[in-house]
Amino acid sequence: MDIKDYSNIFTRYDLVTESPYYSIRKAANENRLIHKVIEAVILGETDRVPHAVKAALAEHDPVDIIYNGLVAAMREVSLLWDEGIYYLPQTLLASDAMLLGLKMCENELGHPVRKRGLAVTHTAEGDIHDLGQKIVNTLLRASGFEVVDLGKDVPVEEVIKAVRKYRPDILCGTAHLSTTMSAFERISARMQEERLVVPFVCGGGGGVTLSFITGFLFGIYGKDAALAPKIAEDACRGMGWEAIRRKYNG
Ligand code: B12
Repeated sequence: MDIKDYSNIFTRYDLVTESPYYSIRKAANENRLIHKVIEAVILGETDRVPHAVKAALAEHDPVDIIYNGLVAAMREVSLLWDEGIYYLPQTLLASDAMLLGLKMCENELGHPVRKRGLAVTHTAEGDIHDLGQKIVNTLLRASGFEVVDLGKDVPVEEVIKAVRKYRPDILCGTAHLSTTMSAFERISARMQEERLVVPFVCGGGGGVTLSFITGFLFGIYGKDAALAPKIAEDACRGMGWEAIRRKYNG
């Protein structure tokens, strides 16, 4: 058979016909610049991200781009993964694209010179899902908190060492795997042994739920990264972990 029209040979039919991306492409027309960010992240096109984010930053608030662009795009990537359309390589590319955009937004937000308090953040032992943690870092820094970022896959004892060393106003944790979230419970138990009393704000996916997190001492469930600066603020004003839990987790 002779092919007469080559114009569609590079079309990603998986993305334009049978994936959630098809629907967000139709839905996101109202905001062209943010949509370009969403598109670049979903497609994992790290080379297109700088231009897309720069253009969006000219008209939008960085926090708006983080939530409506970067986080929204990762929500779609999660659906693509869950539906078996994306595998590890595409997801990894999308994650890298998101992190690149986040860095640009963070630079734009700036870091106030006078610090309001200190937070230690980490992604659980055995877990490399650190996108949520990086968003938390960005929002805390933008709100004037100093952040000690312990990184991902952080052993429980490293977390305890950092809490002992920095005496933070809050400790933050992120986990996504059912096999790694138990690290939070172990951290809580070790904090008790060491008499370290710090609000331990945890978020993420899978089994990281309100009932799991409020099942151990110091645990406060953070459904959204935007809660981190609010909780840090309360902790700096002297509110204890139990009062913070009552306020945010009911
Ligand atoms: C991106 C992703 C990856 C990327 C991670 C890149 C990175 N740098 O993080 C890559 C490709 C590397 C990856 C690898 C793997 N992944 Co993965 N991954 C995902 C995916 C698609 C999205 C998760 C994500 O980043 N979401 C976006 C971020 C922004 O959301 P978030 O972290 O939840 O953060 C938000 C809130 O939770 C909250 N938050 C988070 N932390 C905190 C902290 C505080 C203090 C506060 C207040 C709020 C807060 O705020 C954020 C928004 O505002 C999910 C799918 C899904 N349905 O969730 C699977 C998923 C989590 N992965 C999964 C698996 C199995 C794996 C692998 C084991 C696969 C493999 N066979 O190798 C490996 C993990 C290896 C390891 N040891 O960790 C499973 C986990 C199943 C389970 N429950 O155990 C999932 C659910 C996919 C699935 N349906 O099977 N993955």
